[in-house]
Amino acid sequence: MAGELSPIDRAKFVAAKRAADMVEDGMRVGLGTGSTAAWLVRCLGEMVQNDGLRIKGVPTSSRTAELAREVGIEIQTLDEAKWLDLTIDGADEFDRDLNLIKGGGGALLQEKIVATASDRMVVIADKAKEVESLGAFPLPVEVIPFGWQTTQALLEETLVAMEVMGRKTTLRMNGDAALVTDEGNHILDLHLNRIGNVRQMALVLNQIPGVVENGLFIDICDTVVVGYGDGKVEV
Ligand code: ABF
Repeated sequence: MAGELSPIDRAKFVAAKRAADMVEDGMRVGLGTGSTAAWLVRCLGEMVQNDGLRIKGVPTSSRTAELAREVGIEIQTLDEAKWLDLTIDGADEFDRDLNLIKGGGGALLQEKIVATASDRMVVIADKAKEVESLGAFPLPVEVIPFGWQTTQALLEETLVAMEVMGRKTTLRMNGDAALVTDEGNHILDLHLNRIGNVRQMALVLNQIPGVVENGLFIDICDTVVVGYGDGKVEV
């Protein structure tokens, strides 16, 4: 599967492979979204096809559901699974406290629900995702379509009140065609540069009317498996 890979793809693959080895027979597994998580799904698909691994996967996006079916992983809804043994997902940033920014792909809502409804959450990431402080990656915030521009204005006001906007923070939708999630919501990108208090930010954002969820995953991740371009893996 992993023939001649670029360093970045090799980093993602080796992290995904190591995490796939954590999956045991009979597990209910949350399957993440994004390119690193796609490697995980492919690895698990091989284990199902070649080693007879028996798992049930709960995908965190329609894209992941499609790939899981393609590689022969039996999938179920979160309601059917009720609770998961393990969720494995990517991230856009992770810090030393294993807090994350996720949701660059627009799947943060399902990802956060699935990760929270799991005994254990493992993140798979290339080394470049590791940061001193979260925030350089634009923080995705999911908002309902109704009055999203008003919600955006309320977000700006709140961030100014938190003296965050002062640092040339800009809010914008994903280009012109606003990113629409599986739930039909929009994603706003908050360019915060550096988030001082991630716990406070995560709580404040979700208090704003119209905000469904944000991409700060605080105290959810248990382990980060880091892949390197030379094939090294750190857990
Ligand atoms: C998903 O994949 C998102 O939460 C996150 O933004 C993205 C990371 O993508 P990639 O693995 O392609 O860098 O987990």
